[in-house]
Amino acid sequence: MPASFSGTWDMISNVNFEGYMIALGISSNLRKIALKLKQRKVIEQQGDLFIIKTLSTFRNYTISFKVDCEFQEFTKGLDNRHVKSLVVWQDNKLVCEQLGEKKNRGWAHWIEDDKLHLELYCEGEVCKQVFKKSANE
Ligand code: YOG
Repeated sequence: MPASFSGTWDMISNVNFEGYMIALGISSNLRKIALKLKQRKVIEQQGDLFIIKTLSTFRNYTISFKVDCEFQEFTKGLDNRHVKSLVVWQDNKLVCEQLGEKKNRGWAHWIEDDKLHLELYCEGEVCKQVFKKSANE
């Protein structure tokens, strides 16, 4: 069993978020705002059921899903696209494929050294984010 992802996680690093946003077609004005945000993940995990909230002072984004069950995702307030998403376990990694207009789009989450890791993929760009458990828990 992989470690639980549940908890409140604060961003400590964010590499190539700019490249990922460019691949998504985010405008330069929006990218400028988004780059300054310290994102927070609030994750509720019950077995294979997940709620992942990405929070910031500017916008919030929430998805909920069950591992191995395809779902329709609308990336509201992000790039505003409709994608067909599927999250699976690959060893201890939670891996999501987001099928839609953008090729090779998805993400992977895992826990390593008490930190939450996230890679976001889009059309050959990879953004790498790391989060640490919030001081409030
Ligand atoms: O997370 O897919 O944890 O959904 C990626 C933003 C910025 C808005 C955030 C708001 C992509 C302007 C979600 C940032 C850039 C820029 C806080 C990443 C798009 C628009 C919401 C993601 C998964 C895995 C769960």
